[in-house]
Amino acid sequence: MVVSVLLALSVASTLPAHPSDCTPPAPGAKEAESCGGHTNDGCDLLSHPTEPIDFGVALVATFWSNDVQRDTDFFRFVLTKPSRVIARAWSTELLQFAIVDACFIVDSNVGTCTDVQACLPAGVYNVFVAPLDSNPACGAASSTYTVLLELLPADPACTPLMGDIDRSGTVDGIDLSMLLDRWGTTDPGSCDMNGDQTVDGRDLGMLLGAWAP
Ligand SMILES: [Ca+2]
Ligand SMILES: [Ca+2]
Ligand SMILES: [Ca+2]
Repeated sequence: MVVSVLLALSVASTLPAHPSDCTPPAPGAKEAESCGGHTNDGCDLLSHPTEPIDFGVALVATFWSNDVQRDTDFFRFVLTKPSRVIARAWSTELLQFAIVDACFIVDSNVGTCTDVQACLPAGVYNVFVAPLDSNPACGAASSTYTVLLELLPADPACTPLMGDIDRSGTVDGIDLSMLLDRWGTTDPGSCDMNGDQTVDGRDLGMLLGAWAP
């Protein structure tokens, strides 16, 4: 399949060497979706199913692909305040790797051992992983990969403009329209400005309070 468009907060003191050292960290969690399943296909399904990923816990997962379809994995995380994050991946297969804001790619990369990072406002996001230009089969060692999500230090400062959902540098009618489009969805992204995992009148009030066209 093809992507449609695509906590406590503590700063990690030591980040694993990457990508020069392509040895994955010790596993701390396992993907709930079995290889061949469709329980975290995210933006590829109308219901946007995802799985949670915890900061600082290496998640071992699987994916598969053939010439027609591929497994797409979406791992959800929540930011309750503006934060700079980095997601790292280890795989023997080429993979497509991204941080996704309500089905829009914030930052992406391609590689076997690769990473993406971004300064994000409070909200609900996903780490996206899928095989690229290869056909790993379920059960093969090549179907296994590892993902680690970390918070980066607050220096340099991460101060995204509240309410600027499209990251244009202004808070205007386009941002308001995007917020209304995500009203009540299960995939609020940065429209969930107070980090309570819903888009409602409280977020609308925050956007209007930050209005800066
Ligand atoms: Ca999977
Ligand atoms: Ca904007
Ligand atoms: Ca909210």
